[in-house]
Amino acid sequence: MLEAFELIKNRIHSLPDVEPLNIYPKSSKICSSINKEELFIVNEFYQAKGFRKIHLEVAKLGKSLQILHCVLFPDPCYELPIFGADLVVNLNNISAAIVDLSPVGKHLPDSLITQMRSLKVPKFTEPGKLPEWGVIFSPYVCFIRPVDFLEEKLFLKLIDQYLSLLLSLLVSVEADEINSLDTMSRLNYQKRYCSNQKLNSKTRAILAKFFSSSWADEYINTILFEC
Ligand code: BLA
Repeated sequence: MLEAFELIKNRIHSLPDVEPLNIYPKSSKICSSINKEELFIVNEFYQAKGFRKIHLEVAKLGKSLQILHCVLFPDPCYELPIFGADLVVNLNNISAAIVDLSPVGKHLPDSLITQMRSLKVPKFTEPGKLPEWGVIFSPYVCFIRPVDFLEEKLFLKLIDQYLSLLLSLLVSVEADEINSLDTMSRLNYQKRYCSNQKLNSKTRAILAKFFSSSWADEYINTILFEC
């Protein structure tokens, strides 16, 4: 978990023009204690060239559950995919690991497809079955339950490779006008991404269990998937 956090953080810090974003000052550290169970959430937000909002979060909810959540929301003026990663650790085992570069159009850009095809994605032992709302993900989404330390390492490597591809796209991408049709269409795809992510009942259930259902809704709508 810590390793994934460091890896993603290093990649974020290597983005051009990266700077912290203080949009939700009250949510940078959330601590609470319910029924003697300790809860904390640490949130970091950044902005960078090509990205309107970068969110990296680590949460420890009670004794057994730890979550790493990261989304890089592109500035819709740029033709960049949405990077998303979710690691759910239950009693020291990763119960779900998801990473993707998700399209903001009908398909990912051709140049990216070529690069993603050339990545050697390992055959993981236990692939996950995506829920219906998962139509927002690309054909290259990796959703697994790592069965051992080796698979955990291989998954981290994949996160790093996806981030590396995203960074290499940034070098050549040009901004379109804010009111261009392409920009507006990409924004609509981001909105769809957020609406579908909000259909993940597992995220809501966990947050509602440890906080409250209204707190969970507010958190999901503003911090996690605001668009
Ligand atoms: C699954 N997400 C889950 C699960 C939990 C959470 C508990 C079930 C894990 C399991 O089956 O063992 C919980 N995830 C959270 C919480 C937060 C979080 C509480 O991020 C935040 C505080 N989810 C994302 C992003 C992606 C994502 C960015 O936030 C993908 C890029 C995917 N999470 C995702 C998917 C599942 C999941 C696809 C499986 C859903 C299912 O099986 O129905």
